[in-house]
Amino acid sequence: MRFATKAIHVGQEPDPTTGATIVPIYQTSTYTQLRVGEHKGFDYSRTINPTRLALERQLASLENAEYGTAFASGMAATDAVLSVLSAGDHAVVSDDIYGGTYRLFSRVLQRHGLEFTYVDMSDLEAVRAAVRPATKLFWIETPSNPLLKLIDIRAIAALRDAGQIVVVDNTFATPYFQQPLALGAEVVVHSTTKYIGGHSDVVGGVALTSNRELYEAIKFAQNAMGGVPGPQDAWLTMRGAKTLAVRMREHERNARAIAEFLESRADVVRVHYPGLASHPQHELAKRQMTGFGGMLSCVLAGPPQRALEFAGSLRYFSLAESLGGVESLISHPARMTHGSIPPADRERRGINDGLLRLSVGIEDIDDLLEDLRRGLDAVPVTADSWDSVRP
Ligand code: P1T
Repeated sequence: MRFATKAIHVGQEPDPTTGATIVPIYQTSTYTQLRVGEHKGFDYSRTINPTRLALERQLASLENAEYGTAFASGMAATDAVLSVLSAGDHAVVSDDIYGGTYRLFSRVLQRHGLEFTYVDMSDLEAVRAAVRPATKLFWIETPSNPLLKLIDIRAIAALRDAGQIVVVDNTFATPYFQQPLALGAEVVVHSTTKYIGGHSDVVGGVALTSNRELYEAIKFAQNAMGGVPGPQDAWLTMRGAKTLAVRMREHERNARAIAEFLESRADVVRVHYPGLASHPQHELAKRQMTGFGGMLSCVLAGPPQRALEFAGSLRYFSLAESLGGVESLISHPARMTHGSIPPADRERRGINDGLLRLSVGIEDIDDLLEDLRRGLDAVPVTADSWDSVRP
């Protein structure tokens, strides 16, 4: 079965009790047992719920994974995956990651005895140098949030030892454009809040693997820690995921056109989009991904204030956190999604105050281009401010 068919059929057989074509929202916390311990495989909804199970099967099939475990948010999924480590264990983490992931690692899990080293994982020597005897996990976000940097998943998988696992946050690429398990990763994590849900109406997360032992550990965490999605949210996510293939094709088509438009403007200093020939890892993107996705970031010429004014002036790009919905969004990472990273660290990683991130939606491309053109023209770069932000 192929991708678009799996999205619509796997986990979504007609309901066994009623024949309902669409998986019902099993809005129940518990299940009546015939006798103690004698039931139909369902006992309590933190542990198992038929709607959530359907979502887990659907998403596992899309990543070509054996097992899926759904969570109440991307962060809950990340936390559950990290729970396979113990105090004293060490993880090597890519240096450009979602600010909330950095916050969880540096302000919660580090207090619990885990250790993290952040490195530019496009530099394999730096990755090797960061490995210690206690290293158990590599955490990769590719393309990264917000700079769209790429990491060679196959190369990282090739340099790790037995007993070390590679985890890929595949939120930006989605399984439609990138299949990390086939490239050697053990676990894939998603914030399903983004492209998988696809409509900015539900928060969720998922962890996917074909490794039975890891699945059991993550499943144990799901039940023991309890960060599960309710059946209504699982259902919304499943409905969104049915159209992932068609949406991703449109997101990408629009993002490419916008990246090219922004690159052509003299008043835009830099555009980060893996689909541009100017992207330093464009060749890796072509090898590792089957498409370049719908996310891009850019730095406008002029002072940061120009970027802020531009971001607030657009008609179709809502100034908002999050990404991956059908509607276009724009954000200012330094003050919004990555505000939890200390300013010095942010600057070192290239997240400067002039950086804007665009989640390109699937509106008509001409409307989006007109909006951006109008917005840029409305904040012309003055001669004295032109050189003030040349990163
Ligand atoms: O928001 P939540 O569903 O908990 O997912 C966290 C998360 C994990 N991984 C990546 C790559 C993410 O981008 C996110 C969430 N990101 C945003 C809210 C954002 O605007 O970047």
